[in-house]
Amino acid sequence: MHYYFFILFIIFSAFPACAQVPLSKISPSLQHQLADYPYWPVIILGESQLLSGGDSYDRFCKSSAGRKRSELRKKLISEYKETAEKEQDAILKIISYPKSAVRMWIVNAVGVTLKREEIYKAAASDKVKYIYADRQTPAAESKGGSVRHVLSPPTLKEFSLSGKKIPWNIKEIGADRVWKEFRITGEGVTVAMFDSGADYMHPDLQKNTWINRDEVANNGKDDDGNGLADDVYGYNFSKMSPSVIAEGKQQHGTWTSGIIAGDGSGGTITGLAPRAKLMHLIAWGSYCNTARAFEYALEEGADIINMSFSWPHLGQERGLIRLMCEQAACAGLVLVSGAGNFGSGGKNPAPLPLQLRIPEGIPCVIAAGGLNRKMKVPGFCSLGPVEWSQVKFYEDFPLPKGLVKPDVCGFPGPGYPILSTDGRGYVDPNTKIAGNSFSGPHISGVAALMLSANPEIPPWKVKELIETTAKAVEAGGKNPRSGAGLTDAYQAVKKAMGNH
Ligand SMILES: [Ca+2]
Ligand SMILES: [Ca+2]
Ligand SMILES: [Ca+2]
Repeated sequence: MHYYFFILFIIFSAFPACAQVPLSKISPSLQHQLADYPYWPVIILGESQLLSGGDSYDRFCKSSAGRKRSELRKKLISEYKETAEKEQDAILKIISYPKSAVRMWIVNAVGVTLKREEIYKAAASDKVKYIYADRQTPAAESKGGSVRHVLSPPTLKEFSLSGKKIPWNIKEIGADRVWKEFRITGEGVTVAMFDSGADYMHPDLQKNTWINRDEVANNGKDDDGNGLADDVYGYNFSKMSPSVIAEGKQQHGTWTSGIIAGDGSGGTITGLAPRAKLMHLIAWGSYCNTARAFEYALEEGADIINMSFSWPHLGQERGLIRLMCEQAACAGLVLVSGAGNFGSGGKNPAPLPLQLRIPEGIPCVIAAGGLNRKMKVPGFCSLGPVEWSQVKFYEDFPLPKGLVKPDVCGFPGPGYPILSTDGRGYVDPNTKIAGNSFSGPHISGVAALMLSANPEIPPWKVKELIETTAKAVEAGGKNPRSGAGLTDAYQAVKKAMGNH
């Protein structure tokens, strides 16, 4: 008798919950980590979401035709928060309310580092849709302070081209024609830079740096009540610090910023939308940070988010970022990314269909491919297509056709001036710095001009108009090399103005 119970005990303790562990709700990359580690940072996706994968984004866009971007923003932020509020208590209860849990609302999800057994327990709940592996545990609370360079709100003179140089890339895209003929320069539009931070003390960026007007710098308090102390120009979510200035040689975000909004104070107008504002968000590491960056951009009024980066090999986690991007787009955020530099003729070649990654491979994100001055695609540029047929909740765009990307082209450089890294002047001529990190900002600049002309057009319409007004550089329509062709600021803004 005793022997019999002992055997049973052995069996049940060796496989305590195997029958109950719904592995189908745990991403393969998380399962892989859990085989080696007793705990791991995870994103627990709640059952209720605005979008349910598949074609639900497209259906949302169709059913929202004619709605104003500002209305969608207001309505969806409150809906997202309500869903998160309602469902996350139940999720947190299952895992015993860990203090370090990060509640998100851009997707209804909780980010937390959990033990294997707790992950299994959460996966068994009908409140939980899926559990993804995160990349790291997000940083803890901010204490504020540490903004070393504080700007005063600028006084802007009337925009003038007198005595200013205009580089060839700006002219080729027709941005200067938009400034001259329509008198549209990006005013009223804020572009969130998901990047390395920027040298906003550069004379060409000082006046167009977004300022969180209801926040006081360096007093250690969260004056505007958005949960972050002293976030005057954006936020560094990677370090949970309000300091977003880029220093030393790491000036990637200064270059991308300059292409969007460098205002020519130092003599050369490097930006397509010189009167747009730039909000700086540093949000590497945890996917909780990606969510926080989108939430910040939406709540603080950014219109566009420029994402000049590329994440390879995310596995099922691609679906998580796609949901974040789609739900951010529904709430009126235009998403732009460079196509990446993984073409077969470059230094880091990747096979097809893996050259465009995340976020640029996501359907609602405008992926900017690259053209040189001779209108040819340089060998380093990532080419499409992109496939989604293996990604849970989507399972679309099967090969061979896949999803045709890039969507449109900008200029990856080199050859046009960019802001210098010593805080003064320009790298002009720039003979070295190139990559689709710089094609993306050309498209963000065009989008900023369009939204300055007509602020209420929704993101999917902005994407459509950018593509339909682009100048084809290859025959046969949109293709996986150059997309719809070179972006045309003049035609895009003209179409945007007619679109009420
Ligand atoms: Ca604020
Ligand atoms: Ca604040
Ligand atoms: Ca403060």
